[in-house]
Amino acid sequence: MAQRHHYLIALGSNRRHHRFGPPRTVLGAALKALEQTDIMLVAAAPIYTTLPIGPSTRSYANSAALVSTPYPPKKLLRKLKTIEAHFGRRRGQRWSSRTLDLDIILWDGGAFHSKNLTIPHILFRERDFVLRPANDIAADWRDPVTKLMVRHLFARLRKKALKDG
Ligand code: PH2
Ligand code: MG
Ligand code: MG
Repeated sequence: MAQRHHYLIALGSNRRHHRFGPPRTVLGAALKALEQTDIMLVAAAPIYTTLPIGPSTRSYANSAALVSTPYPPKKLLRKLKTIEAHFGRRRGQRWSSRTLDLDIILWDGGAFHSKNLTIPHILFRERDFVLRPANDIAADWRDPVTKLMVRHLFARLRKKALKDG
């Protein structure tokens, strides 16, 4: 069998789906959709309700998942885009409210860069809504850029939030 890889994926939703329902149940359905022939769901974090960062005013449901798959990054990204489309995500919805957002945050292959995909995700160290669920299931994963573990990135962000009020 081909070599398997582990990936940390962030899930977000802040718009209901006509069939899957409100953001929380959208994420529940998305976790199920992540499990495919070649994608194994290894762990799923709790689903959190979070304040929106950026232009959208609706609160989000956020979570994180660990998956194991033989797919290289670009192929997994294509699969995730297909799942997003299945949940009604339209192209060009960057930063606007969306039914489902699936972002690759980390993988076990170190840093990766291509035209459409950068791993680690460029903003994840600043995002509580990513680090909180990531810390639940991948606290000891190491960021290949800062060399810090997810638990340290999360603790650092919480300290900063306390200091900044
Ligand atoms: N995603 C964004 C922008 N802002 N805010 C929260 N709370 N959760 C998100 O998932 C989120 C966001 C762009 O992907
Ligand atoms: Mg995205
Ligand atoms: Mg995103």
